[in-house]
Amino acid sequence: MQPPPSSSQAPCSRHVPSAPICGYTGVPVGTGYPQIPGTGMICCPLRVADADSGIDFGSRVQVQETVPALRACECAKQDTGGKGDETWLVDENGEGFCLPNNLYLTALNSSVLGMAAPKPFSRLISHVILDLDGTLLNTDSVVSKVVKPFLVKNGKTWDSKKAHKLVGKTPYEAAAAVLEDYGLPYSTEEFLSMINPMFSEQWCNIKPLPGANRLIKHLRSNGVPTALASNSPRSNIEAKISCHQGWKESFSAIVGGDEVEKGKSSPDIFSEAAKRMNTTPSNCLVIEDSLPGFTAGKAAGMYVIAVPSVPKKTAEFSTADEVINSLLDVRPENWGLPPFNDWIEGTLPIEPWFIGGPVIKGFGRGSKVLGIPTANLPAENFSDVVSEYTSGVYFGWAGLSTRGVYKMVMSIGWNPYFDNTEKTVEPWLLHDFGEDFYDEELRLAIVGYIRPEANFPSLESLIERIHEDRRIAEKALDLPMYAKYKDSPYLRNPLQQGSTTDGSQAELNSK
Ligand code: ADP
Ligand code: RBF
Ligand code: MG
Repeated sequence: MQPPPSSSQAPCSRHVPSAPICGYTGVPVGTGYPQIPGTGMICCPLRVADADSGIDFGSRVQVQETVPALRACECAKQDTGGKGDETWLVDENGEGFCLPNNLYLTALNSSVLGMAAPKPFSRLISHVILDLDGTLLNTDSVVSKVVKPFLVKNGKTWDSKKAHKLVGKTPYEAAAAVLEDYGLPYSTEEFLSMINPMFSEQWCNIKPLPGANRLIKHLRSNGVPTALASNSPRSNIEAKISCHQGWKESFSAIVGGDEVEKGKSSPDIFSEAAKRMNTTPSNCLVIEDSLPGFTAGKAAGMYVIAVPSVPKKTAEFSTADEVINSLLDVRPENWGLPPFNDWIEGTLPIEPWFIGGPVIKGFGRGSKVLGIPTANLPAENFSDVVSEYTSGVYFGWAGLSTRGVYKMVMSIGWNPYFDNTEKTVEPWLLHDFGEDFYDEELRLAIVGYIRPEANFPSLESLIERIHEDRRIAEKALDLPMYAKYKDSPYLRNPLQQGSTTDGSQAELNSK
């Protein structure tokens, strides 16, 4: 890394911190950010605000446009006897700049950063481009709903493992892949003309993925120009987004697969989106779930966050700028964009969901290996609900039919440390029972999110982190916004033993 100031900027050289504020040479602390020695501050991402006016410049303008200007302006200011301290910034190339003392830097040491392991410097993003299917919308569930019965009619059986191949493809490519996989005797055109009407009936049944509404609203309310770029034809995109309030008006550009020469994985769709937003690719951050989409974003010269919709395939995205688990894990501040401010005491409130069923046997590992018993629920019985909810660490309330309602912290997913092949649902009830309760009806109200599932360098560090999750959940559940769900009738009103439910209807009926 270069020394921060160049000699031509000598007037700025007072009070240069002993380590760069925005570098990656510091000591990593809990959140993964380096610490600024002697300040107790955790660095990056940075925001700039005007101390006199209190105006927060947000985090988009400062790095890209304001800071270089400030460098010159500050040096000029020093020449005329500018007052006070300057603060030095060093960017990822080791370039230094300084800020006048009426601008202060706030390190966004948010306790909410959890395990997202952001790259420890902010990027220069001003525009966002979102993919639609699989990124904002859970389109997969509708694909299976439409294609499954069609296959059955044609004497074939739907294989969910083959469905992964369809992710990110244009409708034509996906149709051709289905015909080939199942050996169906139709041309791609014939097949599309038969199933397209069935898809059209389903557009409004496609649910937003966790965090999609929140992200769209956030970008819009912070004035971040955002485009939608999808392999779907423009008319399908319009139909799908019209089912979701506030979506259409949140996009400053929409580009469909039929509006450019080649769909993803060619860069055309993304290049066109940047053009329509009057910006250059290097200003753009793409969020994509599929490999073709990710490849297209990179080929367009953009930054890409991958949110893989096919589980356990993150290796394919090793050259992505960031790989996250769900849109709940987007940290706009990592990219120089305004941060979310809806985290509360290390937790993110979610639209509650309710699931339940008999406690089943797991791997017998929870208590034996970790000293943390988890009362596993049969994930396959409510696979729709669980697949909708991305893996991660959540918390809420747990009702046991004959015992009561308890605080609960849980993991959903593949337990990366153990690399399970099946997704498991594992609530740890925060109560000492002193005995097993297999087969008892367990009801969950899941009210908040803590972090993505992660891998850990040792069993001890995994255990330590789960105990930290427990502390976060226990404390948060006393907040009225979460505490109120303790009284959900669903938790106390079990159906007959052995039945399994996604709870949402039961919850509605009981209100
Ligand atoms: P398994 O792999 O079969 O889930 P665990 O070692 O994870 O086994 O233990 C979980 C079992 O322990 C639960 O199914 C339940 O019967 C019992 N148990 C006892 N106390 C608790 C608790 N506080 N939270 C969850 N399960 C508990
Ligand atoms: N397993 C992981 O591999 N990574 C995790 O980040 C992780 N987080 C968990 C958080 C909580 C609150 C709980 C209860 C469990 C978590 N587990 C995680 C799952 C743990 O590995 C699992 O419960 C045991 O392997 C028993 O099956
Ligand atoms: Mg268990």
